[in-house]
Amino acid sequence: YGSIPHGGELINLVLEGEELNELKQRSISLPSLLLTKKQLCDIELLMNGGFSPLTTFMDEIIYNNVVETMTIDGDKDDGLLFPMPIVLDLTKEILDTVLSTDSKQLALRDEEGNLIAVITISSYYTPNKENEARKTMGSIDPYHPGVSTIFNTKEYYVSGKLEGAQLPVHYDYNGLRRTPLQVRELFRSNGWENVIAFQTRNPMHRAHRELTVRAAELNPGCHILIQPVVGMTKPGDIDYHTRVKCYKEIIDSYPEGLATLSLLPLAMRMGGPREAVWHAIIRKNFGCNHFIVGRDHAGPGEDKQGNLFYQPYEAQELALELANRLSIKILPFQMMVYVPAHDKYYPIDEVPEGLETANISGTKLRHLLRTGGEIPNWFTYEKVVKILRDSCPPRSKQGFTVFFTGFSGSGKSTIANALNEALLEDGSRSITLLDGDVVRTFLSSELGFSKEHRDLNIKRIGFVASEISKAGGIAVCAPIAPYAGARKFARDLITPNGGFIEIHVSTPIETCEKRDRKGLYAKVRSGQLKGFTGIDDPYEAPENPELNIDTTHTSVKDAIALILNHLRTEGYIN
Ligand code: PPS
Repeated sequence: YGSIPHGGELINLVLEGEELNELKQRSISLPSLLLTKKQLCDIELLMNGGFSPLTTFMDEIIYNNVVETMTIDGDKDDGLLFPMPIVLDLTKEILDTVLSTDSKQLALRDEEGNLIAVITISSYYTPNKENEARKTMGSIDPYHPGVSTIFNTKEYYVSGKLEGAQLPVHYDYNGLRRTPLQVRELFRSNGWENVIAFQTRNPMHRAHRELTVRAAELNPGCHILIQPVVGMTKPGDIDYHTRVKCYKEIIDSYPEGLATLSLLPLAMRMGGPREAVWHAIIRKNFGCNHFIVGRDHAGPGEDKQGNLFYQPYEAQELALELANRLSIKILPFQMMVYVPAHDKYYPIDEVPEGLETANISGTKLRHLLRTGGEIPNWFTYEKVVKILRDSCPPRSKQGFTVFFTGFSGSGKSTIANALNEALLEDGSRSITLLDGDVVRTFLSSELGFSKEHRDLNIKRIGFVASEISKAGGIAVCAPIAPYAGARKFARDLITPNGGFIEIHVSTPIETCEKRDRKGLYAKVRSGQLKGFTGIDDPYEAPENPELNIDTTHTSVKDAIALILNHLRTEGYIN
């Protein structure tokens, strides 16, 4: 039934019975690695055969072949295709620890400590990450999420025999998570010999439904497998819990028995063309023999300058070019657009002449959801809109963080305190004030003022603020936060959970010193205090703060008016 697995055999690395007991016993005395989210996703598909014919993480030869020729054996024109490196990255420290043991074995565990697999390290190498990024992602711009992932891997890649103990444990949607073998079994028991796979990382709307149904009409007798990614997608995407709720609704809109939903624990790299080929191989392993590649498949969008990382049909072209070597039928699709005059969807290149078209982009949709604007019925289903609206309340109902940064004595604390009062007077959300001194008393009492300690301090503030924002509250932070990296860390931690408003209190150091409210500058000048921010310790001024306030000429009252005005304009308060 369905397709032959890539390379001929469906891999299964999960041991059973005595072998499993022995592995578990053996693992007790081995050094352990807690797998990252990406590593967990990769190992799940290695172990269950989603990445067949791979039986472990790639060694140097296979890695180089894959990077340079998109094949496992290095034969560019005729070899067995595999376009994406699947690697296990380790720090030197862990690698050294493992290499110093007789067995050279490492227990791979999830964050709860559950044993997932044991790897016997038989080779290791240091990758040329720039080359990997350039060849596989077509870019070395760290703004590209896949490039950034490559640059953030640890310095060593390792390979060796992989023995599976259990697939990564999931507590959600267990009824919808199926291994390749289980999906194949589902096809067999239902008599679905030909199946079209549809990949997605976004909520599905009418256009997607029309596209998949059309694919089935053009390929009569095919069943449709909707297989959304619930591993890792592009940062900023709608979370998979919300998406799965939407998929469950949309699956009911298909003609009876035409489509099935199954979730894929894949860590996407957003690698466009190569990723499309990789997705096709994975679907082949899941038993599908048709794969839809739409417009801008697995594309990360634009770079900072607004240039596309990949051309809209680049992924399709590569997948089609390699289709006969993949032995899976690639179904290329143009973008589907709505034609109001016919109340129907058409691929954009098949719209009858002279007729107007309509479409709502992802960005526009997010805007409509945020502002409570009307989302028309031709675009999506009412139930989907409700799920999306519930998951994305208007900003005035979300939490947010106001993050002040500036020199000691710049006026941060005064403004933060005043803002606290003003927000309390005006709204109903709970507010937490994380002032520099308060934090250093309760959260960071053991820390000093080295770069490491200051960064750790900001990390802690960022974490607390993100939890407050997630719970719908307001966090007002007022540390010096002299380093841009730590501030970015806080921003990145908070933005998925709520707004982040960075305010540079840019009062010049001379003014701060002249005020010297706490007498600290005098201490610095008399040599009693060293490493003081702005005097003999660095301050990296924010490049693009949401607001900039210099208290030399701005009163506290005016500063608060400025901030409240910004919060109102951005929709955080009414
Ligand atoms: S940081 O860099 O963000 O971790 O600093 P922060 O936690 O905001 O703490 C700054 C307060 O500590 C006092 N202090 C110093 N500041 C800067 N440099 C040195 N070496 C230092 N030693 C003590 C100072 O009172 C800061 O408080 P604010 O409220 O900023 O005046």
